Amino acid sequence: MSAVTSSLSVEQERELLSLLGHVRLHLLHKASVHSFTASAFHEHCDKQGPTVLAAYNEAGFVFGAYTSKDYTKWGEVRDEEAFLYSLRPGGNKPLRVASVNQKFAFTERNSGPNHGGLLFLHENAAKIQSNPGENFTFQPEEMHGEDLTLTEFEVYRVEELAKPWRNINWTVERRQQLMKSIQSYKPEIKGVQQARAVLVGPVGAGKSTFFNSINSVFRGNMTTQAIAGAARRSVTTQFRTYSIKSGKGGGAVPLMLCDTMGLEENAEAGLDIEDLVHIFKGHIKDRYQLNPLMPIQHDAPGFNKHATLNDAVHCVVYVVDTCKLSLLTQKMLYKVASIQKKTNHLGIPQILLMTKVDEACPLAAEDLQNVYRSVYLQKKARELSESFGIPLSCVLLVKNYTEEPELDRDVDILLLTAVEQILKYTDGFFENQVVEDQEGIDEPKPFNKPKHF
Ligand SMILES: Nc1nc2c(ncn2[C@@H]2O[C@H](COP(=O)(O)OP(=O)(O)O)[C@@H](O)[C@H]2O)c(=O)[nH]1
Ligand SMILES: [Mg+2]
Repeated sequence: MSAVTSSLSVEQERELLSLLGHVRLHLLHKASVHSFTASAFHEHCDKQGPTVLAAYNEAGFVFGAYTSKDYTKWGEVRDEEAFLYSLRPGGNKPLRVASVNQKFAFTERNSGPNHGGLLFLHENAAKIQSNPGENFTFQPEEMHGEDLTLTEFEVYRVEELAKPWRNINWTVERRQQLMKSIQSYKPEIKGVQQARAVLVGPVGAGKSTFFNSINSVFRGNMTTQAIAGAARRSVTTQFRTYSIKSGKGGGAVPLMLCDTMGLEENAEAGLDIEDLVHIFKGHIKDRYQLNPLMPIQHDAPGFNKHATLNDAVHCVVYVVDTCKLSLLTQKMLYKVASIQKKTNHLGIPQILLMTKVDEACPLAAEDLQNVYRSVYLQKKARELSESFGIPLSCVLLVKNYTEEPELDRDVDILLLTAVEQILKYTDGFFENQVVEDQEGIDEPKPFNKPKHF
């Protein structure tokens, strides 16, 4: 979507915003690029929360409809906040028309958005059908100059801010405090030197970049140790365990991040679930070459037969691209569910990391401190928490470092908050181990034999 740009002039955008209050617009759909069809509209605009349509005609009108509800393919949605509007040429004030019965905004499977008074993408073409009087009362001349042919049709997500749903202290002191507490972390269990978390998620979700970002924060400058990229298939095929080093003689941070091959929905592609279980149990050494077509070999040199709790994974971090949540297919969710089954069985805590919040939300891009105030991001976090069956308190939003030349306090604070959370859940895992371990074994115990597995 990044190459697709809005056709609103600065003045038109200002006028439209004046009708909507303190919000930002995020372009979801542009018919001249994506087609003037209902199916393309639904593909980009369903389940996006509040949206505003902008239809353009030769007569110079920009007009459309606002709804606070999700568009869906299924029938009528009642919305007391829905309204039609028109930004009229010739210096006229913007027109705002509330619904007569205060409850209209609906869509149909095979038609474009239908707001009663105006039906957009009529007959899957660059046309509108205008029905003043039916739910909305307006003069056609005032609304669209009686020009029913569209030169463009756009849909914007309306981004709003609300009270923060997670409190973050955005100060330099907090950043220092987080770094200190992470650096001084010690697993409270014998034989385990550091916490170990594995990053699991689709190709391109930002797993490698997350490690690079955390490493950069502790190093004090940008690092790109893990190879990251925008390739469709997994760039990472080796199992890698990365330690995080503090800059200026600070030593290693007591957290290993394991980077795996990307998860792909097809059974024969991407990370294999049985391989993942071996990783969870600590059997796989750094740089093991993963191959989706060949299961991990127990006699391979990279297979650690005598894995202990120190080698095992103490926290699973699911990484998902916030911009691509609608592309998380049912097949992918099934795959995640079967991983979760194994994770739960092994008693390993799980965290969900939503990356690329800057790309997904203009309010977060503008000011990262908006991240837990964005109504849209909160909606997405809730939906994701539900479909993964992971509590909202375990869903964390981050922006990774991608092209920035320098570190930024707010980016750091979000990243460090995620690390702090990973360590907190890891502690929970260790506590469980201690409770189970009544005999008080001095030696690191074999991971594949604890009682509750
Ligand atoms: N804007 C933005 N881009 C990101 C973010 N995280 C990752 N990326 C980009 O997403 C692409 C895929 O990232 P990568 O770490 O290789 O994904 P992986 O396959 O999960 O390891 C890279 O081009 C990154 O620069 C983020 O938080 N914001
Ligand atoms: Mg990678």
